[in-house]
Amino acid sequence: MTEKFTTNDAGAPVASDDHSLSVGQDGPISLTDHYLVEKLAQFNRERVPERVVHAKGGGAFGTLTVTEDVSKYTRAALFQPGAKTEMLARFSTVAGEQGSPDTWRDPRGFALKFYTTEGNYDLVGNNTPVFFIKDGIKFPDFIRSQKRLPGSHLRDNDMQWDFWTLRPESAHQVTWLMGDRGLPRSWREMNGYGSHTYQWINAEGERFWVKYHFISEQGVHNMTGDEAAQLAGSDSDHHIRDLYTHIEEGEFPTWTLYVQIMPYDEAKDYRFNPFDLTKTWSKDDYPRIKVGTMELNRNPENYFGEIESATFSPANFVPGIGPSPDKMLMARIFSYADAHRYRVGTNHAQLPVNQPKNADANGHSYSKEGSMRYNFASADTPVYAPNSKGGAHADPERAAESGGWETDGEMTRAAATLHAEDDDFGQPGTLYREVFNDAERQSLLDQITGHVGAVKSDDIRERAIQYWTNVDGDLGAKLRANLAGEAPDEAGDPGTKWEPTDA
Ligand code: HDE
Repeated sequence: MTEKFTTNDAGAPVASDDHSLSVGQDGPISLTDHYLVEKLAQFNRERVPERVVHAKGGGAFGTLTVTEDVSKYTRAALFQPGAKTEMLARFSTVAGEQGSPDTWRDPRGFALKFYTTEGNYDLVGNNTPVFFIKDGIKFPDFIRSQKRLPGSHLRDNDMQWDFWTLRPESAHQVTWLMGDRGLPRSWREMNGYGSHTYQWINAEGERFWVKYHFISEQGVHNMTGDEAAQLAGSDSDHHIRDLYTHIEEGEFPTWTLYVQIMPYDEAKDYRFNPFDLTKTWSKDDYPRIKVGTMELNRNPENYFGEIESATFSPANFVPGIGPSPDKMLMARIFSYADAHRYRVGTNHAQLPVNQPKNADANGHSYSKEGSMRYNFASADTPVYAPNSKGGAHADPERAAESGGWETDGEMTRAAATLHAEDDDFGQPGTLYREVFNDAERQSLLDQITGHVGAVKSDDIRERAIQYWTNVDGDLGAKLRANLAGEAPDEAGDPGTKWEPTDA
């Protein structure tokens, strides 16, 4: 093996990695020791700000292979029959900081970046098909209620339930969160969802509404609160370790991609507002259609360079895929690139992990300069458009490929129109009564008994009992009995009344 000599950041060989330059062996260190200065200064600047949400995570590279023909719904290259597209996935918890345990109860981020032949397509979802709120203006408030009190810096059940009970549209997602899916056994054993409704546009310009479902071929397996709490102490990186070692051992996790397709015109009369992120579309109304398989088969070479520095954005659409009038999605379209410019840097898209892989990568963008921009077009490339110098120009023909919808009305600040069956508790009630089995219903009751049981304010606790009573009367009655210490025979033992907030 050829001998390697240490160099400084300017590439010059260094004489020692062990001894600073000093006057005599025992004298003062000399400020001319620019290698010492470089090492310490670089060390002080090794961290980039963690993600304000989804700070703790891990991921891997892989391939999306389309095995079916869904070309009648979309012209997007990555979804054409037989298409194989390299990709990156990052999984994460939401509220915990970078050093927090992988096994805290939380939704899990399910962020995908597809390096398609038409540019990067990012699908930044969660392991649950819905979310807590309907309008992005509430997002900072919601997240702050899940994080830490300003004074004690502690997480607080009163704060969480105060927000959730005052924003009852949260009930669907909170039922998922407090249920077994809030504690996935591993990232390999959970489903992923695009959550929002998006738009697909086919080669003829016809538009369809679409929801994405990535169904784990490893099955969906969860852990108990006790297992999660134990692992939070014994192995806070349990999920990172599980994914990394399975891929290292050649056990590549796979997910089958399905979509639900809603014909464009059916949106306006569907029984639920199809753009309301707190709602799912019934699979009876819109059955899942198989598209292909996602396989994760390559670990990152470097965590910082490929996972910590990865920037996913719901704004990264490709021809044949577009947004929908989902207010949450539209807020995210601004927020992510803004977060990336702040957290990683102005030219985050130039980092290898974020760079598009198609031939035109950055070659025909009119973005230029800015901090750390390192690649540039040739000197004879115009830096403005229009120009008469043969520079790149937009293609009006492609306008139809990014989708859209008709709209009009007076500017206003108001909730979206409710459809026939839109309410805050119907779908969570259905989830509890028809999707959960008996064991899942029991573990939900146990979990909310413990979590609500830790609420100090009587007023908030009463609101929380009412919140769950609205989801399901029997569930609410059992919760009330548990909290009053009259554990009914079928509910959990009062001894499980309380779990640490972060369990
Ligand atoms: Fe995020 N979200 N989010 N989010 N989100 C971020 O982007 C935001 C929402 C999700 O592995 C941030 O780079 C707003 C829903 C994932 O790098 C930030 C709103 C869903 C990840 C941000 C939402 C998500 C993020 C933090 C309300 C599921 C990690 C740092 C409109 C459908 C991606 C960053 C990764 C990360 C904003 C709500 C999923 C702050 C404004 C809904 C998986 O930009």
